[in-house]
Amino acid sequence: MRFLLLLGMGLAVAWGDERPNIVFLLTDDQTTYSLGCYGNEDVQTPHIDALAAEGVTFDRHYDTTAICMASRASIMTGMFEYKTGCNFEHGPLLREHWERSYPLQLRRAGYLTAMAGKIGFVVATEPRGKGMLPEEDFDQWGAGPGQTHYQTAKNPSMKAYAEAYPHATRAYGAFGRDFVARAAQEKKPFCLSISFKAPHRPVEPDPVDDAVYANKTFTKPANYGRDKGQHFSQQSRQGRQYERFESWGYAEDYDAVMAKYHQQIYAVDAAVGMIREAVRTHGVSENTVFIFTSDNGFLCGSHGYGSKVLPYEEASRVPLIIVDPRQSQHGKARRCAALTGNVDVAPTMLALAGLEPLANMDGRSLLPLLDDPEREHHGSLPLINVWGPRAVHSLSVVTPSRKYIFWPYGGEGFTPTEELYHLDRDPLELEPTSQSDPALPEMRKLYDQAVEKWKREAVPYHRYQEGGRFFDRVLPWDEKARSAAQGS
Ligand SMILES: [Ca+2]
Repeated sequence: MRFLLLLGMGLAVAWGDERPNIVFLLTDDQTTYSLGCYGNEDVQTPHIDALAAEGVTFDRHYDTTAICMASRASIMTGMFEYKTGCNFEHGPLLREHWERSYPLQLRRAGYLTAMAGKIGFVVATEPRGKGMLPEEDFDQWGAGPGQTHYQTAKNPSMKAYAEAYPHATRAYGAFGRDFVARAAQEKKPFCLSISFKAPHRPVEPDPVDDAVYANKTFTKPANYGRDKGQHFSQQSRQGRQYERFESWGYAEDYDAVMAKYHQQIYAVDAAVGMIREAVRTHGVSENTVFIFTSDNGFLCGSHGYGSKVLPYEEASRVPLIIVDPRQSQHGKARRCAALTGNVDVAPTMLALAGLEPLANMDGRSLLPLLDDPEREHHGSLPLINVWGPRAVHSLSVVTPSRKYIFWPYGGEGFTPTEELYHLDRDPLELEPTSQSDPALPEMRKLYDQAVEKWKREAVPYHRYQEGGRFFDRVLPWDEKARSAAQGS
């Protein structure tokens, strides 16, 4: 029996590699409520909606850190931020972690790999080392440093596309299209990762789409406006997210701001269509998995905030759609309510390639949910922010039904604050926390466990050890302030 099985596997390899191709599409700063398939009737996203119609759409998917650099490192390595040690104001990703990321694991396993767009971090050999873009670690490279540019011609690795596609978003679609053609020719399984710059600011949508949302009125979400955020913590108002409600036009110019935001996403949708078309043209649609998600959400005026970073739903929860034509639920437009996170992407990639998850990964493969979207996944996930002013640093735990947020900052007249939301009955986070809520003790316990894990597993550099003390719910603020001042 074993002999026959081995013989069968040998023949499978001889006749062609059966492992699926993977197209991983990551947008930048895209909130869940920006897609037709997530209930927005004001927008046009036909190609992304088509993904949702075929695959599984996740309704409780979170970026465990809601800011570009840290989230991207978590996505590629499957680890929480305090284990990647990577974020703005902290430092680059270390080579030892990058070596265990999904792009490198898949390439070693024989996949043809490509990366285009805003990779979002650099890789260094030591904590204080100079980070470098990992261009040599991919078979095809169309990515660039920092934020990259919307003008295709300004991105050196994408110059070949500048004439036909002067705006970067569709240029990434063309890059994907051409890479699919190359992989089909080489007859190797491929992993294409595209990190769109859109809809991240600056507000520079492709002018070919100017007519799509011209003079359109957009329905405001039911939690829009400053009066819907009075119950949020004082700490949450200290960073730039609070003033951006006004400075970015959500207060005064909502329709015009949203028209530009959705115009950026419209071009992403067109690029998704270009790549899907290439997959069909080259006859690999039956064996190509699509994963679509975003590095963080975006507060477009909800509760009177703009931008990301905060643990609230619009900033932390993001779209996730997976299409795997081989799975039993394919074509059934299934929804999945399980709690999932960005750290699940890398183990999912490994599982698709037939590889075991790595022990350092905090996430788990999402593949079982594709065949059975009713199953549970995580019991809880942390939501981390250690970027920006210390007052805005927070750690939260989200569960299948609730979210608990702790704001430790107690300096300058602030009091450490807790927030609790019952997301199952209050998904827009409109009901203020009650100190007598019977769920509080259990949520505090889960939070304390998250802090203990942080203390045990945080990297010993880039100031992640501090987080273990800062987020401790029991340690008095004076003591935290003293130890921070001493640099201990
Ligand atoms: Ca982002």
